[in-house]
Order: sequence, then C-alpha cells, then structure tokens
Amino acid sequence: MTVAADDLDTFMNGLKRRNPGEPEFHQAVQEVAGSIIPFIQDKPKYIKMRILERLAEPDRVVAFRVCWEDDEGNIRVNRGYRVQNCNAIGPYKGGIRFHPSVTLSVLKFLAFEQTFKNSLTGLPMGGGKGGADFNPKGKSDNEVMRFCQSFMTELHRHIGPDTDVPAGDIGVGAREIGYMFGQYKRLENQFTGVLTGKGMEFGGSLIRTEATGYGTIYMMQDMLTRVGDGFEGKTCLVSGSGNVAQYAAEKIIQLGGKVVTMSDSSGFIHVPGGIDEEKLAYIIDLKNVKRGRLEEATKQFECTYHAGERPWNVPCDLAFPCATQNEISGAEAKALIKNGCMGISEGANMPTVQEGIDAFIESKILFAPSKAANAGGVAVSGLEMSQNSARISWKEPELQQLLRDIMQGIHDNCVEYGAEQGGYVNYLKGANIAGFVKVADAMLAYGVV
Ligand code: NDP
Ligand code: 2IT
Repeated sequence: MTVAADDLDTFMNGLKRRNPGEPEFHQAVQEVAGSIIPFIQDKPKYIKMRILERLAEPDRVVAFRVCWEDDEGNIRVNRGYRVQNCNAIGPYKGGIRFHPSVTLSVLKFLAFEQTFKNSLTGLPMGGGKGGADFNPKGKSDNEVMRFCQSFMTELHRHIGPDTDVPAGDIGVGAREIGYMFGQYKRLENQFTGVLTGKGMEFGGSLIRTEATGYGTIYMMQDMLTRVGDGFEGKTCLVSGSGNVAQYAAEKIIQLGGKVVTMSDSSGFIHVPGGIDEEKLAYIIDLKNVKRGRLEEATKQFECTYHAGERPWNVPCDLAFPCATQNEISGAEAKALIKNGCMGISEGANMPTVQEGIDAFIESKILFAPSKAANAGGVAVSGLEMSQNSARISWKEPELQQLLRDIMQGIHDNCVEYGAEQGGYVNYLKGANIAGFVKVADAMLAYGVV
C-alpha cells in the first residue's frame, strides 16, 4: 500500500469509530479524503494542523424536538436538526431538507459536502445543512405551516444573516421558506436576509429557482466544450421531477438536447420522442401545484411508466441524476457506461455510490461531481445574500451572467487541480482539492480554534 492509501485507511477507521452508525457521512468523507490525503502528503502545514480531521468534525450540531398539531387535532412529534460544519470562509450556508429519510448521518454528509461546494463558488459562505424527518407529502398547507412555524421556533436562536443562512432542499420550496421566514421575522422582530430562496416580494432573488438545474447543465456544457462537443442532438436521462430536475430539463431543451426520462420516488417515465417545453410545463404544474405523482403523465402524453424503477438502464448520451443520494448503484453506473453514456453531471447531492464513481473515473467519461455540478443554486443564494445586505435587487440578465460565469469558474478550477497526464480531467479530484485549499488556508490563518 502507498503511504496515502495507508493514511486514508487510518483516517477513515478513526472517523468511523468516532461516528458510528452514520454510513452517509462516512461515504461523503471518504470520497473527499481520497483526493485530499494524497494532495497533502507533501504539504506538512495541512497535516500538522489537522485540517482534514477538523473539517470532518462539525463546528456544532443542534438537534431538537418539533411538536405540531395535525388537522385532526393529533399531536405529532418530529426531530429537527441544524449541522453547522465550518464557518472558516463565511456564515454557515446550506439548505433545509424535510423528508422521512432525514437522519443526523444524512445531514452531516450534506453539511460536510456543502463546505467544499460553497468554497468552490468563490463566494464567502461556510457550510451547513439542516432539516427534519417530517414528510410533507399528503399534508395540508395548514399542517405544513404549523410544522414550519414550530421548526423555526427553535431554529431561530441558532441562525442569523451573519451567522447561518438556511435555504431550501428536498421537501422545502417557496411555500416552506415563506412560512419559515414569516415566523423568524415574528420571533426576532427583524426583517433580514436570514433565509434564501425567498419570494420576490420579500427579498428573494431572480433565477434562484432555476439556478441549481441550470448550473448542472452549464457544467456539462463546459465539459463538452472542452472536448469539442455540445448538447445538440444528445439523448439525456434526468432523474427526479422536483426543483433541480425541472430546470435541468428546461436548460437541456433550450440547448438542443433531448430529455427522455424524468422520475419521482415511485418510478420513472420514458418518453422516447423527448419531453418538450409543453410536456415539461405539465410536469412542473403536476409536481409543484397539484403535488401529484409522475405516473399521471401517462394520461396526458405518450410515454411508458416504470413503477419502482430508476432510469439508468435506458441508453443515452448524457445522464443527470437530480433526485437524491445513492440513486446510481455500481451496477447502474456500469450499465450507463456500457450503453454508451459519455457524461454525467450530478444535480443531486452524492447521487452516485463510490463504486459507481470509481467506474466513471476508470472509464474516463466526463464526470462532474455534485459539489461542483450543483453549486449554481447556493451561488445564487450567495448573490441573494449580497442583494439583501445592500437592500437592492439585481436584474435578470445580470444574474444570469453571474451564474454562467460562476459555473465556468468552477469548471476551470476543477481543470486546474484535476488535469492528469494524457488530457483527462478528473473533475472529482479537481473539485475536492480546489474546494479544500481555500477553506484550509483560512483555517491556518486562524490558528487552533
Ligand atoms: P425536490 O423536493 O424539489 O424534488 C426532489 C425530487 O427527487 C422529487 O422528484 C422526489 O420524488 C425525488 N426524490 C426525493 N427523495 C427520493 C428518494 N429517496 N428516492 C427517489 N426519489 C426521491 O428537491 P430538489 O429538487 O430541491 O433536490 C433534489 C436534489 O438536489 C437533492 O439531492 C438536493 O440535495 C439537491 N440540491 C438541491 C438544490 C436546490 O437548490 N434545491 C441545490 C443543490 C443540490 P417525490 O416527488 O416522489 O418525492
Ligand atoms: O445542496 C445545496 O446546495 C442546496 N440545497 C442549496 C443551499 C443554499 O443555501 O442555497
């Protein structure tokens, strides 16, 4: 074994011992440590100051009870969290997830990843993530409102515009941000930019809604351009049908690609002729307004529905996982490669298991890892924070250009740190190292804190 591989084993054994029963957190740290440990071998300042060990221990974890009353008068109890991973380069920043699968392990993985992602944007934001094991599906608006208010009644004392600025994630969209912002404002008697993803009437930013999905596609566009290719005529798989998937699909269509799948947690639709703007508008209305199931699309337009399945066995040129973590298994990654897929850009956080990532990198196809590919969302959140601080609103063309430039910057940064002999770019390595260096150097400046 090389020194680096030996060190990785020792490091991971210690991490697993200190954090038992947290498989998603172990997975996320291992993926980053696999790039960082070889990188710091000849940089004793990072080793001596235990930078990686410190980054893998959150600054703070808050866990709390969230009680609320449902429409039948039953008292319900959920668990809420905020994981504040690292504020070395700015206030903690990251989304809030409401989903029954939320655990401390999931939020620790997300807060850890967010630290590197936010650094990559070039904006002054630290890493955090929060959420609850609350299931918004099937709940009335009033139930969601009561839950959000109760959640914020505890969370408000841990956040603030210069302390920690949450936003949306799975199960948290414009409706939930509105309810939480209203409760924060009421409790603190302050109108500040404490959340991002707000409505336009109360300090939101244009294109925040579109930013994550668009950014994921821009990342692929930049990878394709680098190898002299483009989106025109490419068959694309998209998973998910929520915020990120919707705008990833929209941008693919605008760039001349063909989106042949979308999915939700029950199954996927296959549309061999492609999802056009009209079909996408139907899907957006179905998911955002009617809060229905994707299967209903079979009644609206020609498509096949595959219950309980994921789209990765459908032949394609490009794939965009935009639903959730670990949604591409090792076998599915290999099926994608075998069927001719030439590129993956991850809209969701950690959608590919480690075996799948290894297969993508080994086969040398284009692979943009989530912390680079989906950073457009938090980047525009950072721009929302700037606008709130200055009490101004930028216009759409300006914001579109800023998002485009930030994604290009992330791409180029990954190339700088991830270029290997023979012209192949390991974007995973590039993203991990580029994200690490800025945070690590700030931590060195602070000494032992
Ligand atoms: P939404 O809640 O808007 O949509 C989530 C989509 O994924 C839905 O189609 C949902 O299906 C599906 N999904 C959720 N959980 C599962 C699961 N366990 N198995 C299968 N499908 C599932 O969330 P977003 O679009 O905001 O987030 C999607 C991903 O993108 C997440 O990984 C998130 O962390 C990441 N992300 C989001 C950003 C943002 O700005 N919103 C920024 C960066 C990353 P169903 O309708 O059945 O629930
Ligand atoms: O995973 C993510 O980057 C997000 N959910 C968005 C975070 C944010 O603060 O906009």
